[in-house]
Amino acid sequence: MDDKAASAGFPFVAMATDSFIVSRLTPAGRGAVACLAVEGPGAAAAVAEEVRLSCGRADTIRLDRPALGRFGPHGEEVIVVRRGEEQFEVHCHGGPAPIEYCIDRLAARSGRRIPWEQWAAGRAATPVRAAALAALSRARTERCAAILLDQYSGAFDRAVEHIEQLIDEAPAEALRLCDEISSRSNLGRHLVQPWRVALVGRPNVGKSSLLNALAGFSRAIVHSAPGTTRDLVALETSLDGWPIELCDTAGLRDAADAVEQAGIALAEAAAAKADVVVLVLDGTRPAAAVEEQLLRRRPDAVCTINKCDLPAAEQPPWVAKAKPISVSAQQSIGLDQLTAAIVQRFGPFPPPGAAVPFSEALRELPSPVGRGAGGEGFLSVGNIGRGGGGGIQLAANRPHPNPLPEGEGTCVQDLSDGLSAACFEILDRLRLRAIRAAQARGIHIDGFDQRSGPP
Ligand SMILES: Nc1nc2c(ncn2[C@@H]2O[C@H](COP(=O)(O)OP(=O)(O)OP(=O)(O)O)[C@@H](O)[C@H]2O)c(=O)[nH]1
Ligand SMILES: [Mg+2]
Repeated sequence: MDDKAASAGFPFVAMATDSFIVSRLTPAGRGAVACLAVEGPGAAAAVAEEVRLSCGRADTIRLDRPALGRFGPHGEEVIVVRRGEEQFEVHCHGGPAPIEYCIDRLAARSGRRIPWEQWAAGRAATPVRAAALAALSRARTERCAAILLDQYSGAFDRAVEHIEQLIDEAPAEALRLCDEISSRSNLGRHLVQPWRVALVGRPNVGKSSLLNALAGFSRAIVHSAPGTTRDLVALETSLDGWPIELCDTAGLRDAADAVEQAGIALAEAAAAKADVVVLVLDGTRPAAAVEEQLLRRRPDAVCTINKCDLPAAEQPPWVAKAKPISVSAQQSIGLDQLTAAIVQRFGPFPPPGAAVPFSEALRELPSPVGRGAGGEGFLSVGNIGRGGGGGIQLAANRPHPNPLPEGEGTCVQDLSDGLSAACFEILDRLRLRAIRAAQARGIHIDGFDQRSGPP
């Protein structure tokens, strides 16, 4: 799932004050028990009217004490926990029918049904933290979850505050921090999406064997006949705590067979879009021109020589320059070194508590101050890392990406936009600060008046 799709359907709601919400907190699907949040004005009355408790009325029970009851005319057995004055959890059976039954009946009492992400967003201190919480629920490994948990705990927000302070006092340090955060953009992309790793090479070198060895189970067909793998064979796994989509491909050669040719075209496409390419050579045969060409196209590829359990053939000089890793897929030799080399391509692991831009909107953020033409320490306003050429582009000059609807009442927005809007405001603030700092140093910036600031 890409970033946009991931954040789609994650609405940010300015909580209405005139009605309560009902939200299913347990995940979709069938479970033993489901938990519904019922919160906001009128929640206590609605729960009291729907649930007959064995120990009094829902609007009078003590906080945090589970109470057994029967819900609605069908008498669905539930447990009610009062978490606050107008704040309840209703635990019902976890099948779709009882869940829908309870939600429908509560919502019919002038409640609003909202998705859990929206419920969670309303509880997070900032839009960035709300987005981190939603991303956290999609984290595929503990390592990714730890990084997202840091962002939920405020790592990204704190870094932005720090940069804001530094713009005046130490612009070079502000720039360094911006660069540091930007350098983690790719890593941030792969906290909820796996890294794509493609195994490529000539036929019969042992790509499928290596896929199976790295995965720890037999997924792809291994055979001594060259050209065995035709289609792409992908699986999801984790390497050193990172989520990986590992892809086995057809062996590269001049094939006469049309099906094999199609497989080779797929292999080349997979190599082109992979985050990491593992070029697999056969240690018992000298490497060929097709492999050298592939390495030229992807100089960042991890070069590995398979079948190190067999007597080695002499290799052309370019192989040694590629610092190959010797492995035996069959004997499981060298797999740790190969894993380390793959993971090393993902970039340095951020220290605990470091800011990591985990969504597209956040990747725009560390660009308030750019390196201008004015030399060392010069502050300009532009975008770094996006090839903007240091041109002055002030956010205030652009139309607001997500203007709030006019008028009163409930304001419902997509949180992806809510996050963008929040980022937009932060960016604006940082840029403005950078302009002021530049002006204070007597640097003239076209289009900005010394006193009034940006138009
Ligand atoms: N001795 C030894 N044999 C291996 C090793 N890895 C693979 N082989 C053998 O090499 C042959 C080809 O292995 P595959 O994994 O099917 O090779 P491939 O690169 O996927 O081949 P294609 O699908 O044809 O492109 C099989 O007979 C494997 O048993 C290894 O590390 N050592
Ligand atoms: Mg194969």
